[in-house]
Amino acid sequence: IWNKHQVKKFEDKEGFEGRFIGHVETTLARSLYNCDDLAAYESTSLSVRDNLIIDWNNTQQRITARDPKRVYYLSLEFLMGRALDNALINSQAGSDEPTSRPMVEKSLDELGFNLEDVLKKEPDAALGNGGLGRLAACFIDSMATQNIPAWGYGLRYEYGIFAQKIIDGYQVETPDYWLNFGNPWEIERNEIQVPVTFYGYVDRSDGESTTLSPSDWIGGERVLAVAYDFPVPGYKTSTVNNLRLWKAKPTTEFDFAKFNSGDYKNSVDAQQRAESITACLYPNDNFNQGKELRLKQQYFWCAASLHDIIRRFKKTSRPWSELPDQVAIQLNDTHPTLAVVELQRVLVDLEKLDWHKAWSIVTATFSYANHTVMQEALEKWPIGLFGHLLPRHLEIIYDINWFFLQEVEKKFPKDFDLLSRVSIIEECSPERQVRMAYLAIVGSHKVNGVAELHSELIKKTIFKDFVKVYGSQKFTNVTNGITPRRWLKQANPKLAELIGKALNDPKQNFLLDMPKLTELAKKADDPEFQKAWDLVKANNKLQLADLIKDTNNGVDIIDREHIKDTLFDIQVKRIHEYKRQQMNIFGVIYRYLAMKKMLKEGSTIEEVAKKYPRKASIFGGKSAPGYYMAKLIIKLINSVAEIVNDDAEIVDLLKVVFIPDYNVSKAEIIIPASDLSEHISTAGTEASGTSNMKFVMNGGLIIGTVDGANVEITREIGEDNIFLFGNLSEHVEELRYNHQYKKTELPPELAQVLKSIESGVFSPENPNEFKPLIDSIKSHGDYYLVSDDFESYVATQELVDEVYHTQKNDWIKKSILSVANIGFFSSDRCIEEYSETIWNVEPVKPET
Ligand code: 26Q
Repeated sequence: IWNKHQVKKFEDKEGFEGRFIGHVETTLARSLYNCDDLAAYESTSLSVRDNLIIDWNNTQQRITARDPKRVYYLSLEFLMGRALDNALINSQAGSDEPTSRPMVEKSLDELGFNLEDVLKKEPDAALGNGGLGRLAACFIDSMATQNIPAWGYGLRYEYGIFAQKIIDGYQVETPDYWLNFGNPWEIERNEIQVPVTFYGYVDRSDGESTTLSPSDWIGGERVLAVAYDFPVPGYKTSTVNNLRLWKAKPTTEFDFAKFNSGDYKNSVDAQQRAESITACLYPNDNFNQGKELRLKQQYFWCAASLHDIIRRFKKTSRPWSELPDQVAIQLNDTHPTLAVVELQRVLVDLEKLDWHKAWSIVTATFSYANHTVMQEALEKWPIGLFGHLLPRHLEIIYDINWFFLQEVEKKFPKDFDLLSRVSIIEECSPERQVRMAYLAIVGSHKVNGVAELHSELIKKTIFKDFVKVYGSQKFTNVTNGITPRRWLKQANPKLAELIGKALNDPKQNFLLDMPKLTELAKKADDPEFQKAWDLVKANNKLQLADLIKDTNNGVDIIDREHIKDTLFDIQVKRIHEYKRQQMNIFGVIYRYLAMKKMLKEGSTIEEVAKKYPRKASIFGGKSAPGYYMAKLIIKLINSVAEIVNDDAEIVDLLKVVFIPDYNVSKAEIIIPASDLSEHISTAGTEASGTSNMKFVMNGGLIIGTVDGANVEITREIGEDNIFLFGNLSEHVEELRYNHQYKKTELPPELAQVLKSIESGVFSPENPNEFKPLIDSIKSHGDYYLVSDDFESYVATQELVDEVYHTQKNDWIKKSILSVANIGFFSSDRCIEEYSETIWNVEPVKPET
């Protein structure tokens, strides 16, 4: 019977329409007469999801049958953005088309809907802060595309990263309740519930057990982890992988006892405590805030995920020693490091393995990726807080540390300094702390950085002593990448089409093999091709002008008549002092003052335009809610925008825009519209950056420092095609020292800018408003070296103007050559490197 009723995928227009109407009429209980765009979005998603689930089932069955080694990607953030457009592009229905998207578009049109409008109804799944979360999203796309048997594990936050409003120039955070209208992409697995325990104590009343032998952890609080699954479709393959996110819910037994005894308040409190675990994403990016609830989130997620992984492993009845042959667990930063301790606990306490046998299994299973060298971002937990929440885990960490330090002592006898430097426990006042990065290193067989420069830096700075202990083979590099499906095809369909034509690849197979783009170089000098290339860019800029108009109460800021000769200069990323949006806006102020000065000294507006041609300086990004300086930078940008945009004297030569609520779906509009983007972090601070790759893949040029992946982008695309400036990372220490101990002069360009800010040009009602920003440079040691890089930044910006406005063909040529050589930065290449050098896993291809 089962076979007779086999559920089939829809494969053509008819099939889709049948599904669509079925979902409207039965799942949503509506009719075509009251089906609005939102309902059309839901029905389209449910229809496409049906296909994905069929492929998902087949994929999982195939993997179970072949039983290969699997990868588990543990990330506390998955910044997925919207799912529908991506699923339409990736899924294979209607095999005569390159994708099923055109077919669905046509169907919807006939049903009276516009696909673009329908797509916009989907809220972003914004379960991440920035780079690290989006990297996880790109990686699971590439793993599915390459048929790697891989699952992602994360948390199903009810509230993603806050929505940003700008009120009177200030950031205001509002909650992002993304599940308001339900979520057609998630499959609630109520049958998969994992109990997770917190608090309590370790029972040694038998008088025999030591911390190294099986121990009894008597937990104090128990919650349940419920699984929610999200299908992850690969491009041009029927592989559909799984992203499993956990939601916390209260156990019933527990409440019931209290409830029955009339203790209503406490029973409700416990319920709410449980639910609060997965309520919110912490909105910090690159900043460690030691809150108990955050540690609770981490353990909840690690315990549930490991339990799930182990359950699957146990079904194969293999001995424990084979776990590392069957399972690779990747730690996305230190956030999941508790999984290392939890596996050791399961093996020793529950499975009764010998400590050392267990530990060699653990270390062969895990690998750790580091994403920062900045001290303030490194995770540390006070042992008081830690031991209260996870008493048994703290004991295990002490024992891990004990054996590790013995090993070190054996290699470097009597080097007590070294021992205290590498200890997992930091001895510091007021309290000792667990250093999570050290625990992750000790608990893994490989540690990687995310760009060459960064991977070298971690070996020379924060992990130097570990290179001494383990040798350098344990430390490696995997340069980040991005998925070209979302960041080229989905974000910039017209460019993908043009490239497909140029490469004689109308089905766009290059999206699976990005190094093929090198063929584009042949067209770099072709005037016809340059014209077509420029036209795509101009159209993208018009679309961004629409977005800017929408977010500016319907008032146009960008002059559409001059779209082609307005240089769009964009910096969109989290607001952080190290990323130096302050330097960018100082540069804008410098330009504005210079223009005003020319006018004052009698130049005509034409003369001004010659020196300072049309430019739109566009910003976007969120600040952590508690990050005072970052919020002040946002306010300064908005204050400058207000003055500059309203200044009739400079006509429309300079515009400043802050786009509120930068997120993945806005990035898909903003990035394809850039002529120039800014990646100007203080050298040595940005581990990689990934938007730099996205901008180049979309034909934008970069102004940037010698930092993160900018270095390798330069190597790939050629130094003629990127505008680099500023001090190198090897000089940062000395420059900082000079600021602290020697008298350093401000460069005149910057002095002038700071003076104008101090005089209240941009805050007439409160001239002191931006004083903290100025003081950080003038009085507090200029930690981010704005004054050291400002002159070369301004000079490089002038070079940019010159090339863009006087050698436009050369500019377009640079743009084409850049895209031709950006193939290396496909996340498909990253996943191949991880698979071969760290995970030791192979693809499981579907039968064709
Ligand atoms: C830590 C403790 C408590 C609460 C929050 C956090 C936390 C949260 C998010 C710490 C760090 C992050 C995110 C870091 C991040 O996004 N790093 C970026 O990772 C990218 C991908 O590798 C790199 O390209 C960027 O250079 C890096 O900044």
